[in-house]
Amino acid sequence: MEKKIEEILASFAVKGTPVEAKPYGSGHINDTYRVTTEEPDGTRHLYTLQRINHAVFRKPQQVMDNIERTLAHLGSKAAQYPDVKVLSLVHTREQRNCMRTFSGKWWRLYDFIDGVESYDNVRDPDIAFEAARGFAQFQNMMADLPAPRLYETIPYFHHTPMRYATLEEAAYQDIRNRADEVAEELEFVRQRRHLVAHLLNRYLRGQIPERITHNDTKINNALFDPTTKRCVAVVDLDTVMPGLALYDFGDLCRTTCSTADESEPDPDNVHFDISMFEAVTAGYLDTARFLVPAEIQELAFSAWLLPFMVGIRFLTDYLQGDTYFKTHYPKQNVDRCHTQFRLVQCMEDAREEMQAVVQRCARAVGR
Ligand code: ADP
Ligand code: GN1
Ligand code: MG
Repeated sequence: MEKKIEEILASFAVKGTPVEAKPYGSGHINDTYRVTTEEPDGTRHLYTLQRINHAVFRKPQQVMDNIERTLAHLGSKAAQYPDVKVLSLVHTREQRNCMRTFSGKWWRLYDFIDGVESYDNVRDPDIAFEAARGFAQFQNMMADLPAPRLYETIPYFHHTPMRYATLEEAAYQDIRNRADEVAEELEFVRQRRHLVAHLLNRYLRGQIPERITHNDTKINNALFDPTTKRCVAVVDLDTVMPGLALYDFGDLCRTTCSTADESEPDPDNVHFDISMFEAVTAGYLDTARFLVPAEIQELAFSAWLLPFMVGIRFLTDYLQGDTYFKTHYPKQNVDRCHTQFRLVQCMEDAREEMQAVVQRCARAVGR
């Protein structure tokens, strides 16, 4: 095991001695390791060790304070939700919820949730239904979190007009001389700029309420029981903060309704699977009984908005030199941008069918 990891683990109150630490998962932001420890009698324990990316989360202590409040609140409802596995933080030997190294890196430790599965890409409508149910249940459970308001761990995270402005600024600055190369992609965004403030305007007019939302509902942040195929846990809680329920719904559609991986190099392989959209919508409406009519009205729009916004973010990162999202090859952010924009186009072609799906699913639950 790396000496550095061993030293970090020494700060946490783990059971036994660390024997292995393996990089884990396919998240784009934090560094995640699955850690195994062993007690003298041979009993083994599993943990999830994470370095919090402090270039993305500028105030890691606020992230951890939000997470601690979130977990305590979810934990207080355990009896009501016996199927839900709530993440459990392992504190440091000094009773803190994370630690900072001398070099300024932030680390935290969770119990590893074992015997579950996560998927980067799904094609099974039952899984899509379950994921939507799981994230809706998360929103439901968080709805009565006592004051104060959670910290905004990334300010303006889903503020589409700000994302658009940042893209234009990145294209203007063009520090890596890449703007000419992505001229078509920039044009794609500009043609749709009149839509960037739509949800935000409805929120500002008081038509759509603020809620406590997850804000990163990509499908691999849900964990499933491999036998029952139920969604048993929701992870990646760094962005749990005030937001719109529609952003969570849209982000889940973005990652479940595409027929290809987020980094698929050939956009022709990216299609929008309307049966998956139907499954996500049915699962979400089945559990998110708190939604007001305006939110239901905008479900299809939010499914379009999130791939558009995330595509903008991948494009911006490419222009800025690939510093935000982890990349594994030179133009991965361009490939990612293409999959998102291709999905946007497919959804534009399927707009009326999507609205019909929402109406059908809403009627099925008496809305
Ligand atoms: P990132 O912010 O980089 O996406 P995540 O917190 O999502 O990091 O962790 C990466 C992946 O590791 C997740 O998608 C999930 O599959 C897995 N994971 C995270 N925490 C746990 C845990 N406590 N138990 C089991 N798997 C986990
Ligand atoms: C990041 O951390 P991860 O991989 O679950 C990002 C999301 C993007 C997503 C795109 C904090 O999610 O906002 O939608 O990549 N998380 C953050 O795949 O920026
Ligand atoms: Mg994640």
